[in-house]
Amino acid sequence: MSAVVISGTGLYQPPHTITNAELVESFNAYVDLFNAEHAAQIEAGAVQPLVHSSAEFIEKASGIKQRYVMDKEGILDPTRMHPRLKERSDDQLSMLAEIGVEAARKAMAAAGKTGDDIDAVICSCSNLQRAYPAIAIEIQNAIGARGYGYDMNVACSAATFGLEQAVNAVRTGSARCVLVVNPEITSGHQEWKDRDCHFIFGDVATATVVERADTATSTEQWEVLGSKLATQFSNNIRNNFGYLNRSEDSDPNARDKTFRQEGRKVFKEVVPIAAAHIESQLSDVSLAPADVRRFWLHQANLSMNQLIVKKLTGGEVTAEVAPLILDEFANTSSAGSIIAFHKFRADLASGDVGVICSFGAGYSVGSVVLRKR
Ligand code: CO8
Repeated sequence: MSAVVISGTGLYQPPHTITNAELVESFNAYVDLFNAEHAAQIEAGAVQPLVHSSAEFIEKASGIKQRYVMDKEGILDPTRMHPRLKERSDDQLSMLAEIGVEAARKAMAAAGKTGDDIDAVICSCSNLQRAYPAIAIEIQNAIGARGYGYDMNVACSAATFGLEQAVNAVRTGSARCVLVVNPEITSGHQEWKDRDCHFIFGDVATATVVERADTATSTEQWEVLGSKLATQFSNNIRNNFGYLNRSEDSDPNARDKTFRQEGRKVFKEVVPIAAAHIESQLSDVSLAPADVRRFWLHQANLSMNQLIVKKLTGGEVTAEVAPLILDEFANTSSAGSIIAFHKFRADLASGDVGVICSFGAGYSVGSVVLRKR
């Protein structure tokens, strides 16, 4: 059986940046408007006043300094507080497919592949733009790929779960070369009006080419030594938006129809789960944490990542061991660990081992152990 390699990655970066200072300025303007509009109810004790956000808190609590978004004006408009996106006709490429295609083309160029070489497309992300047809099939059509495509969603772990499906497809022979695409327009489901989480997410798309080692021609290749997935049900990160909302006669703008979380609980519960998962996955491939040169971790919180790596290695956690991209990109859900892998691997040498690991809603955790060829 041929070894399986990652032979290229690609990154699409949206055109607009929002710094913490810009975000907080518009959020605080929204708070002032809300409190003025509800002054009488607040005075009567019927409505709780909203409280200002703080750029210092955001950076200290999360490590995030800015985020990229598909639309800036709608998000920062204190009378709107969500992106303003133009509806497209059925014969135009959908926005999710479009950013996926941008990332896919770069990954394919890095891997030295054309559409004709790709025989499966997996679109794996947190939020799918529509029910059907699958975004993956739209991407497959746009890049001129053959074979088949399908969508999947495991929230922040969607990329690693998608990678395992790609690796298995190549190992079993149902495909020779698979493109995994992670388009994340998180700004659509971010709750920009909630002080506890308005700073968390950013938009981006990543793509990864997975193929048989004996067909790979790119100068840089990463052999997949193993992958491991785990899930454990939790309501601590949840979004009730869905196709049954209409039949339930529920309010489409209710708070539970956008992202919400118990951030503290997630932090405490997921750190030990992720550390134990990585350790057991490494042991499955006869390696120990000390053998790992780099951990490309999910990018939700700087302290969370430092704690996970400290639990594993016991040593100092530097950017050399666990690179950070969330300061620039914020939490981009499934794409975060792939952005870290995309941007911080060129310095590793042949034989070096690294781990991509994601964790998030579900709970879900996925890890992929790689060795540079
Ligand atoms: N400005 C100022 N103060 C604030 C703010 C703010 N914006 N927000 C909260 N505070 C205050 C609180 O009121 C609280 O005050 P007090 O102590 O007086 O009660 C104090 O700051 C501390 O608040 P927290 O305890 O909430 O703050 P934390 O230190 O826990 O930090 C974090 C909050 C940053 C959210 C942190 O808990 C965290 O990062 N947790 C991990 C979260 C995580 O990993 N989540 C993964 C989710 S992502 C995922 O799985 C993908 C889902 C699908 C994506 C969908 C796209 C939208």
